[in-house]
Amino acid sequence: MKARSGWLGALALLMAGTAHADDGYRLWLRAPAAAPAATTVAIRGDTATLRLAAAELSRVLPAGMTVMVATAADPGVAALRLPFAPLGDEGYLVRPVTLDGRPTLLVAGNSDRGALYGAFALLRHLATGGTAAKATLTSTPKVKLRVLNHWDNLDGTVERGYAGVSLWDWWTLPDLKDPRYTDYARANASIGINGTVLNNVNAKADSLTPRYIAKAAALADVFRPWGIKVYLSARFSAPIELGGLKTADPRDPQVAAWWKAKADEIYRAIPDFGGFLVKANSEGQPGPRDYGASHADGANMLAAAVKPHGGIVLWRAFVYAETDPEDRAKQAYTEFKPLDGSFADNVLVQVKNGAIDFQPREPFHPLFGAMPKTPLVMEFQITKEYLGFATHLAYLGPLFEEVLSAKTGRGDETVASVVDGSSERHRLTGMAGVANIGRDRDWSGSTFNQANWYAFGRMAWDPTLKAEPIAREWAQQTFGTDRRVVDTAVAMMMGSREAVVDYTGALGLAHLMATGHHYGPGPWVADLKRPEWNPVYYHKADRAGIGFDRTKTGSDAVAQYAPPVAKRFADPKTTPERDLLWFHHVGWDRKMASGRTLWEDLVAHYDRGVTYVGDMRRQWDGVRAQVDAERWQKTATYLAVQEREARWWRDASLAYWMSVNGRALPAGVAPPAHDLAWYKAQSFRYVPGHHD
Ligand code: GCV
Repeated sequence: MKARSGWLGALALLMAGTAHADDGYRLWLRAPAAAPAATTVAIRGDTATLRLAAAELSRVLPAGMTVMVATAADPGVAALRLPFAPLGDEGYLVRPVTLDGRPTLLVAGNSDRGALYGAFALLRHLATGGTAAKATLTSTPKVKLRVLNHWDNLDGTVERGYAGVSLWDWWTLPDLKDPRYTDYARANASIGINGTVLNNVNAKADSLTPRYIAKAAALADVFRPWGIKVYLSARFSAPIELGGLKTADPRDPQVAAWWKAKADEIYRAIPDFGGFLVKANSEGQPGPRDYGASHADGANMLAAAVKPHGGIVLWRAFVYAETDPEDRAKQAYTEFKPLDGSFADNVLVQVKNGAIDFQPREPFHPLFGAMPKTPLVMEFQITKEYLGFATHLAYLGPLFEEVLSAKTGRGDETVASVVDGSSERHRLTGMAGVANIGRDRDWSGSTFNQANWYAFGRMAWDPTLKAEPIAREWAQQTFGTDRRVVDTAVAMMMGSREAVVDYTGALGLAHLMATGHHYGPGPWVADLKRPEWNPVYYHKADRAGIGFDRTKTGSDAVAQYAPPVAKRFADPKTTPERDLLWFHHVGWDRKMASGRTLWEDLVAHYDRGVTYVGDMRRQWDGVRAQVDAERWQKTATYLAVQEREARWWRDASLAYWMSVNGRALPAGVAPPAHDLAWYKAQSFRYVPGHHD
C-alpha cells in the first residue's frame, strides 16, 4: 500500500493490517473505539445515541472538516428540505450541505438511530475507498426487526456455539457491565442489527425470574444507546415452574394472567423490551399442543401480554414431532399453513431457511409464500452447526442470497419480498440470525466467521443485497484495501460454502452428520430412536439408488410449494441438480448434465470440495506477507484442519456409499484412506457446542 499523507494515511495505517499483531477483536471496525478524536463533530440535539454517532466520526474524519450529526426535527436541518420522509424510523442520509452559511457534511435521520446508522455507513464508505468531503449516501432498512438469536444458556455454555463460552457473564451481571457488551452493541449497530435475544430457545424458566430479569435489564441499558432492544426466549411452561400453576394451557385465564403480570414486571425493568421468542412443541420443548391448543392460541396469549407495552412475539415454526410419521420436511407447513390469518397482529412466525435444519444446502422453506396473512421472519443460522463449526472457512453470504432470491412461484414474489413485507405489505417484518458470537477474543472463533455475522446484518438491512459485494466490503474493512488481499479473500470466500456442500454431500443430500454433536460424517447412522434423527432416513440409499422421494409417489412434499415451483421440483428432469436427491430417489446410473453417471458425479463433487480447500490454502499462503501474522496464522492453521476434515468427510462417505451400492470408484479416483469400519469407530467426546 502506498504511503499517503494526513488523515488518509493514518486511516490507511489503521486498516493496513501489516503494522502490528492483530487478534481480530476489532472485527471490521478497524479504527479503535478509543482512538483520540481527529476532528470535532457537532451535534444538533443531545441524545446518547447522537453522541455515539459523533464520537465514531470524530475519530476517523479528517481534521478541519465541518460535520454535523442531527435528526430531521432540528429546525436548521428541517429548513434544508431534504428527502427525510422515505427514510422512515431508521434510515439515514449523509450529504454535503450548507448549514448556517458553512459547508457541512450532514449525517442525519428521522431518529437518532438513523443518524447513528448514517455515521457507520460513512465509516464503511471511507474504509472501502470512498472520500468524506462529497459523500452522498442514503439508505432505509427494508426489514424492521434485525435480530440476533443467542442460543446461550444460563450456565455459560452455548448450544451450537463454537467461539468460547457465552458473552454474557450471567453470574456477575447485573453488577459488572463488561466493556465487551458495549463493543458487541457497537459492532451490531455498525451493520444495522437492532435486537438481540439473549438466551437459548431451549429455554429455562429461570431467565424469567426477577434475578435474571435484572441481569437482562443491565444488558438492555448498555445496548439501548446503540439502538438495540433486548428480547428473551420464553419457556412455555414457566407458569407451572415459576408460578405454581397446574397448567400452562394458553386458554386458561390464570395462565394468561400470569404471563400478563410477568410481562408487566419485565417492562418495569426494561421499558423498551422487544418481546418473546418461543420454541414450542419441538424437540422436547413444552407448548400449547400439550393441551390440545394450537400454536396460534399459544402465540396470541403471549402477544396479548406484551401488546400494551408495544412488544411482539416471535413464534418459531421449527416444529416436528416423534409421534408424527409424516416426512419431517413437511411437518412445519402442515402445522402452520392452516393457521395463516389466525395470529394476533403483534405475532411474527419465525421460519428456518429450509424445511429440515440449517443443512449446508436446503431448498427454501415452503412456508415462504404460503402464509400471506402472517409476517414471516427468516431464521438463518450464522453459527455453523453443519458447516464445519468455527474451524472451516464457509462464507454464508451465498447461502443467504440463494434462499432470499428464490422465487416462491407466486408471480414474481421472492423469499426476500416475503421477508421484507413488500409482497403483502406487512407492517412488521423480521430477519433472525442464530449468533456465532462467544467470548473468544475474535468473537466468532475465526476471522472469516466474522464475515457471516457481518453478512447477516447487511442482508437483514436489505435482503436484496448480494453476497459478493458484501464479501468485498467486509474484506476491505477487515484486512485493508490492498487489492491482492481483498481479491484473494473474496475469491476464497465465494466458493467456500459450495465446497462444504461438495465434501459433506452434494446433489441435494442432507443430514448426514454424526449423532448429537454433529461433528463429522455419519451417513450410516440408523439406530436412533426417532426415525428422522437418522441419516439413513434422509438419503435412503440402497443398491439401486439414492435420495428421498418427495414427489407424489413418495411423501409429496413438493405439493407444499406454489404450483410452478411444485411442478419443477416434481420432475427429476426439471429439478436443479443441486436439489435432485432432496426431492427424488434416483438410480446410481442416472445420466447427469456433466455426462457422468450420478455415482461418478457424486464422487467428483467430493473431490472438488477437497480440492477447493487445498486451493484456499495456497491462495492464503500467497498473501502471507500482506496480512498481520496473528490472523494469517490462525486462518492458515484452520484451513489445514479443514482440508484434513474435508478429506475425512469424503473418504468416510465414499466408503459408506460403496458399501451400499457395491460399486467401484471411477478410474483414477483415490480410494478412502481407511475402511468403513475405521470411520464408524471414530468417536468424539467434549465436542464444542454440544451438551448432554
Ligand atoms: C436450539 C437443531 C439443533 C438444536 C437446536 C434446534 C432448534 O435441532 O441441533 O441444537 O436447538 O435445531 O433450532 O431449535
